Amino acid sequence: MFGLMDGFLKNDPVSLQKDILDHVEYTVGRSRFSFDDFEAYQALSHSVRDRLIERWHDTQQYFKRKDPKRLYYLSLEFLMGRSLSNSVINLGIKDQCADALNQLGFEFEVLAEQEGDAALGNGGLARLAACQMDSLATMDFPAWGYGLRYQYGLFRQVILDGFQHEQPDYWLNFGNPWEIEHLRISYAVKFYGTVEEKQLDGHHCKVWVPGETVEAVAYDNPIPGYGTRNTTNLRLWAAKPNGHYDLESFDTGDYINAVINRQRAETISSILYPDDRSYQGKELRLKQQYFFVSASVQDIIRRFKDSHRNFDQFPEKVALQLNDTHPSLAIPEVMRILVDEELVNWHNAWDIVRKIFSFTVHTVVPGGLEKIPVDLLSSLLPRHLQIIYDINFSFVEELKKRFGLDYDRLSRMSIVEEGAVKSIRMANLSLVCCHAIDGVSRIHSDILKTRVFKDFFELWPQKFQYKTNGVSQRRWIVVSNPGLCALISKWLGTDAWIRDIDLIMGLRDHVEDAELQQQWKMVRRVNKIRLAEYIEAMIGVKISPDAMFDVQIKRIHEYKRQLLNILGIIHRYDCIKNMNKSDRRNVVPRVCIIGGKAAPGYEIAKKIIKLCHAVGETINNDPDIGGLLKLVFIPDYNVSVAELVIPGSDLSQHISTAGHEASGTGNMKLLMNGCLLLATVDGSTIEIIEEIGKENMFLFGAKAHEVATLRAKGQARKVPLQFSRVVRKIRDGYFGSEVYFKSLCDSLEGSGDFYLLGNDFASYLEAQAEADKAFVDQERWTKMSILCTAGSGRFSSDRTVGEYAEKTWRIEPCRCPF
Ligand code: 26Y
Repeated sequence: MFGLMDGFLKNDPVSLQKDILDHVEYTVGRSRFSFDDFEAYQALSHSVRDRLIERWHDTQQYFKRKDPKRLYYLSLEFLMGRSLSNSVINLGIKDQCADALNQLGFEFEVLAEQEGDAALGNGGLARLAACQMDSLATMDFPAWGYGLRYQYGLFRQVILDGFQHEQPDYWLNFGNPWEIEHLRISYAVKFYGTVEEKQLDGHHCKVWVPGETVEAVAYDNPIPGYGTRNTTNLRLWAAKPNGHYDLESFDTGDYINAVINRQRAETISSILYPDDRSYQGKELRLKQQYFFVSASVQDIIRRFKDSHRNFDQFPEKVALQLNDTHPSLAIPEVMRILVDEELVNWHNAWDIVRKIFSFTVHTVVPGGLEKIPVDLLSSLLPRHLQIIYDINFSFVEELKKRFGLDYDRLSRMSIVEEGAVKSIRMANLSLVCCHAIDGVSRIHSDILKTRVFKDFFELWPQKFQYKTNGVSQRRWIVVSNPGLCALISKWLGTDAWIRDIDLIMGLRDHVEDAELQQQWKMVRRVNKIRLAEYIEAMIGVKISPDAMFDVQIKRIHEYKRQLLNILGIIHRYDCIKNMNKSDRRNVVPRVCIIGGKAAPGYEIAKKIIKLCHAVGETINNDPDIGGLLKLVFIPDYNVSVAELVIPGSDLSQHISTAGHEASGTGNMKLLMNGCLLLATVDGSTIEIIEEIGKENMFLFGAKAHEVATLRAKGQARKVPLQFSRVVRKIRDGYFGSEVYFKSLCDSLEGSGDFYLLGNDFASYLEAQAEADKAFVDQERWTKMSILCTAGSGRFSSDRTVGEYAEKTWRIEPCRCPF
């Protein structure tokens, strides 16, 4: 092995340089005297990977020896983004790498840009999983993540003539140095077939005879903690054809077709579903869910059996966290393996299941909950359907004892939904089988308890908890905003806040210091210039860093109300156009930045993207407006674009209709970076208000408890004149495409406007005017910005994960010695 000493790879620049050159030659296969930026990136990544593997092994060995209770985090989506910067920072070798590269004539930042994103997820839920993995490793928790190794990540968004087009993201094309392929760690995953009854060792057993078997192969992605040797694992499964050949199918003579059919197994892990709204009962999606869940559960049970003779201790050693209901087939899968294969009796197996599972809900909309058609389940997973029916039978009996024959209640709570399409309600299955159900913010939890899962809350109030989401300050300050990171450490006199976020509060003591204010402004300005350069390079629009950068970056959804933002911009444009010269001097120049993807089948969201471009086109090319207003859409918003946009933003919008955003995590990332928030009183914003005070943000709009009454009022709701005027402008074709935009306009007027844009418009404009006023006074703005960062400590995923560890998973840190 390269640069090895005392069993450890050395981290000084000279050793790193030697390793990099060796990898150029032996891994990349290029001459060490001639290689380009991408090849240098590959060689550097492999050198970092070697160090990760070393720590990974030590950590796993240590866990094995100590045998602590372990957490397994099951998620169908992980939005990891890039790994290089994060890894070298967490390993503490960034400066040494930069030095080593400098002497070779390369720049670390340039190489870091060579890496593509690992975009194996849609949005908030998936990035949350990534931040929580970072916190788990940093806090030394014995935890592993499990997921799917999609060959195609979330689609690339390409904008043509203002319309979104989706291009496949074949992210593995350029290799992936961050994973370790373990061809020998694999499990058979079964599908279809029948269930037979048999006598086995004197036991009466159900035996599932599958119709198809697919192999799950492990790919391990080391997750390094910061300031610790602990390096945990994200194990992703890839589907491969099973090695056991059914001779009969080859005897038919159609050898070619038989092989091609088997090859289809790989489609299971080929593509991430790009919809984060409504669950469609698609067979492939169900296959993905079961495939990853079954391989993970088999792996977990195998690991447990390595060091335990029976399952008595299983609940003391294993906790399984379900990231939403997507992996909830893990529940019947654990039952199946314990009862059918390990011959544990049903009663004991059920006792185990009830102790080990917990799940987190990420939605507020009952329509967003998954339902699997019974027909589909009975053909794909016949044994699991039986198990679910058996669980439901006991559950309904329990309900009858408790509530009597209240049939309405029974049918609402049953795991099985009768109706036109008989279905399994995955949320109800999870509610019945998990010991804890978490919401992702306080208001979200209240909504779950009083509306979405009211019946279950009445039955089991003790199961309901909430853990307000958090984000990793390592990724969202240290990696993405090195300037601010250095400044925070300088003024706090320590960099300990990177592991102990509460220290960041200490910035409050310096908020009045003119020197800090000056330096704070400088760092932010440098970030704004970097963002301006990116925007010019990407879409050719020149923007001035003197303007207020106002951003809204998130998936496009009606409830997130990007449309409200655009209508506000049209109004602002109108106002400026109607001003005389001297009034224009008082206008605060703004650059409005919107970024986000629309699910490919979400028509209205796609129209919102087109409208944004149409309005931007008009405004940006209007010489009469000059530098006072710009509207730009950043294409292909993803984690690495976020890392660039967030540090360079002055104001950010989190303007969902109150009661609709379960939590929101973008608001936390922007807050940490000293960006002010313009927001509705929704999701985690409510808790942000508690931390930084409403005087340091711009709040507006109806409150969650008013929404139902307002909706009921329908057309009797008051809508301001300015609102009708801007909608009219779109209808009249001022921005072109009036036929295409008609349905958008219709959704805002008449009996429509479900998301209450008209109702909130006046107070939205007032909040925007307040933001303008604050921005004019740059000293005040800078102080508010410092107070945002200082007050962001509660929104670290370290806090979230700490709460889960203590209250839900009951796990303790297990720190591998250096
Ligand atoms: C079942 C399938 C259609 C589906 C796939 C992905 C359904 C939902 C999702 C993703 C949901 C999601 O990302 N929700 C967001 O989770 C964040 C983390 O908890 C929250 O901050 C955010 O409010 C919520 O919308």
